[in-house]
Order: sequence, then C-alpha cells, then structure tokens
Amino acid sequence: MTVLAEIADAVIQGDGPRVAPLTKQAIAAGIPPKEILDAGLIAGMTVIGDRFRVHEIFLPDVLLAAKAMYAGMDELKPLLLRDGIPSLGKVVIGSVKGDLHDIGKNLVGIMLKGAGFEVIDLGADVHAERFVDTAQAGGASIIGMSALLTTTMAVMKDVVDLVTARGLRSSIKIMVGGAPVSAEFAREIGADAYAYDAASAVDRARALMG
Ligand code: B1M
Repeated sequence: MTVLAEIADAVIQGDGPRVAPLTKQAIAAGIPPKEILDAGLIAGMTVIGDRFRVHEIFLPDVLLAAKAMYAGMDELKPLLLRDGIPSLGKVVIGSVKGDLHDIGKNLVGIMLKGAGFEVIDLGADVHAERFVDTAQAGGASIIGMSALLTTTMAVMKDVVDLVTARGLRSSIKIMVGGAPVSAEFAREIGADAYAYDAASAVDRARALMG
C-alpha cells in the first residue's frame, strides 16, 4: 500500500494516531501537500461519506473519521500557510446556520490564508446577521459561506438578501461552496462566485478582488 492509500485507510478506520505520523512520512517523502490532502485525507473521507449514505456505518464512525482527518490537517496546515505576504483582502467565512460540517470550510480558510487573504473564521452554525455584521464592521470584501446539507444551503440566500437590503452589494462579494452547492445554485441565489474546492476558492476570491 502506498503511504497515501495508508493515510486514506487510517482516516476510514478513524485512526487519528496513525494518520498524523503517516502524514509526516508523506511530507518527508516530498509528496506535495495538496496531493496528500486530495489522495490521502479527502479520499478517505469520501469513502466514509459513501458508507454513511448507505447506512454501512453510523455517526460515531463519521465523527472518528473527521477527527482523524483533522490530525492529518494539523500536520499539513503549516505547509499550506505562507507567512509575511501582504493581505490580498479580508474574507469572512463560516458554515451557515444549522450546518455543523466545518472540515471543508476550514480547508478553504487555510488555503485562503496561505494565498495571502486575511480570514475571519466565524466557525459553524453561523446566523445570516452574524456574517453580514462581521463583514460590515471589519470592512471585509468577501463573505464565504459553506453548506454540506441540502436543508441548510437555502440559508445562503438569506445572507445575499441581507447584504442587498443593507445596500452593501457593491462593496461585499459573496462566494459559496460545499458538496450540495453548484454554480447554478449560486447564480439562482445571486451569489458572485461558486467554488468547487478549496483551491478553486482561492482562484475565485482572487478574481472577486479584481
Ligand atoms: Co454529515 N452529512 N451529517 N457529518 N457528513 C454529509 C454531508 C452527507 C452527504 C453524508 C451522506 O449521507 N452521504 C449527508 C448530507 C445529505 C444531504 O443533505 N443531502 C450528511 C448528513 C445527513 C448529516 C446529519 C444530518 C446526520 C444525522 O445527524 N442524521 C448530521 C447533520 C449535522 C448538522 O450539520 N446539523 C451530520 C453530521 C456529521 C458529523 C458531525 C458527524 C460530521 C461533521 C464533522 C465536522 O465537519 N466537524 C459529518 C461528516 C464528516 C460528513 C461527511 C462524511 C464528510 C464531510 C466532509 O468533511 N468532507 C459527508 C459526506 C460527504 O461529503 N461525502 C456528510 C470532506 C471535506 C474536505 O469536503 O466539506 O465537501 P467538503 O468541502 C470541500 C468542498 O465542498 C469545498 O471545498 C472543500 C475542500 O475541497 N467547499 C467550499 C466547502 N465549503 C466551501 C466554501 C467555499 C468554497 C468551497 O467558499 C466559501
């Protein structure tokens, strides 16, 4: 088994203590952090999602896998971040109200920081007002929202509507993402950008800053 397959397997087993050293091993072997993330950690989490969907495993297993994934992300984080580069702009991010999934959102935050954005991370289960109040008070140029549930993605429109109602539409851009979200949905709710993954979120954020 390759080290990346071993990382994926350890995530699937929910074995955080094994994920951390394996991730270190992959880094030491010179495998690019993005590849470790995609072919190791995210690959494992994708299997977990599939098994959970067909009721082969249950919530505690998913939580263990998520914890194991974080153990790997902790090792990769310093490599995905770059210090001392001038800010490209301020981004307020969070998972929308009712949504506790935060792994993807955290990855987006790490990648944005690594690319030179100043990131204010509001965490998960964030109310529409909190997104807009924070962006307004902090002079942020972008609000980035994440949703993993079909039931919570509708909340994204509340934020777009609130930004519009406060007359902030020209100064605050809105980017959305998360597994059930699509470019078409983003257009429908009036968001400015949709990003499929954390790397494209950086490209979209750069484009939004002009
Ligand atoms: Co939940 N869950 N979960 N879960 N969970 C999903 C999303 C689900 C698809 C599983 C399934 O059925 N196969 C399903 C949703 C079904 C649906 O709505 N259609 C589901 C469900 C049903 C639930 C509960 C309702 C289960 C229950 O209680 N019965 C419950 C809801 C809790 C809540 O939020 N209120 C629940 C709970 C949980 C845990 C707490 C156990 C745990 C979350 C732990 C945590 O996040 N701290 C969990 C997990 C881990 C998952 C799966 C298995 C993995 C999600 C993940 O972290 N993926 C997930 C199945 C799946 O997605 N395959 C599932 C890895 C992550 C890197 O990917 O988040 O997609 P992702 O992020 C990507 C992109 O989407 C994108 O970039 C990221 C990096 O590439 N992206 C953005 C994300 N946000 C972005 C924002 C951007 C741009 C790009 O701009 C701002």
